[in-house]
Amino acid sequence: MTVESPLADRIEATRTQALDAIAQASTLDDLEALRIRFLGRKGELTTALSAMGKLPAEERPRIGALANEVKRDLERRLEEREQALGEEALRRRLETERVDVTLPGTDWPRGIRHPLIQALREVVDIFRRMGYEVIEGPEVEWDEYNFTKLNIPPHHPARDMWESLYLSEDMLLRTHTSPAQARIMESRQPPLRVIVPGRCYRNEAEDATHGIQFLQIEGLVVDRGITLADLKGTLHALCAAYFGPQRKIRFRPSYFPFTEPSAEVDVACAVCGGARCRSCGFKGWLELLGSGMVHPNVLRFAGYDPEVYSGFAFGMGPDRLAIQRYAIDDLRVFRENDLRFLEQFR
Ligand code: FA5
Repeated sequence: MTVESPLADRIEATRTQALDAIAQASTLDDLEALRIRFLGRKGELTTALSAMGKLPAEERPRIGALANEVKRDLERRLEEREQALGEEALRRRLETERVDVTLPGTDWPRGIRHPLIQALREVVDIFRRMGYEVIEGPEVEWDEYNFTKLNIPPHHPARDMWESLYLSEDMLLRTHTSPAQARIMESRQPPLRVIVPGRCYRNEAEDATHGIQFLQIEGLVVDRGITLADLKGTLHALCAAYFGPQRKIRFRPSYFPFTEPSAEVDVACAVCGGARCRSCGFKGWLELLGSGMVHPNVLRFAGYDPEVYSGFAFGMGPDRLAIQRYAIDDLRVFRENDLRFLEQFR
């Protein structure tokens, strides 16, 4: 549209200037600044139009139409340029932020379960397959459960069998997993077939086969007609599964206040092959566990009738099971945290 008038010239000049500037804008911010400069409330086109009031009435529609056309033109160009710049910016980002999937990744060092926990889990799995239920008990225990309910009354000399770490007059770090026996029997009725894996603590002089902190797995079976043969069969099956069927074990009579009769199970020492070494205390055999038939008093404390029910129990040490499986001569190596040693159990 051509309109001859100084104001029309000014509007056209504004258009030319604005289109130039828009074409040269290189960022979205530049474009926004131009929108304000030319089309804003105090923009150049708006100010040019404010002079319209001084025009003769017949010129006003033409100038108005021109101004509107220029305004639409600028708006359209701004929009086109904005789109072009947006696409360009996106293309550049895609280019610079491209992920090179062929680059080698970051190596995450993967840990392993501690070999003692591996041993514990393996034994737990063997019992699971035999239909045992897995239960846990507290590591901080009342001495009533650790001793009294296991047929070891206060001041009874049998308490000296365990070097206990007392926390208060009547509370201690459990010296064995056996208190869980009393807890389970108290809260349930037979038949029971449970194992209790967990940590125990004793004020021991540490040596090749004794730690002050060690693992135990307690086993408890109570039902009608349970005999010593069931206990022997179960422990034979466990040792055959864990060490292989060729490995020799032996049952040796023993004493525990909460079982009668009691027995301990030894395994033929893998370190010396029976020739007697420091690691087996020069016996050729290493003790793995204590066991026996649940004492009638313990059944009575739980409210079970010993004339109706009988049971067996055992408490084994996975630390000792592990050293005997791998022919390691000292269980302290498991707790020294030397990665060169531990890595071998990957
Ligand atoms: C007991 O702790 C009995 N509660 C076992 C028991 C349970 C008998 C149920 C009858 C019925 P003992 O103190 O012998 O018994 O320990 C049992 C096993 O735990 C040991 O044979 C050994 O394998 C392991 N053990 C005991 N003390 C330590 C220790 N200081 N370091 C590593 N393992 C240990």
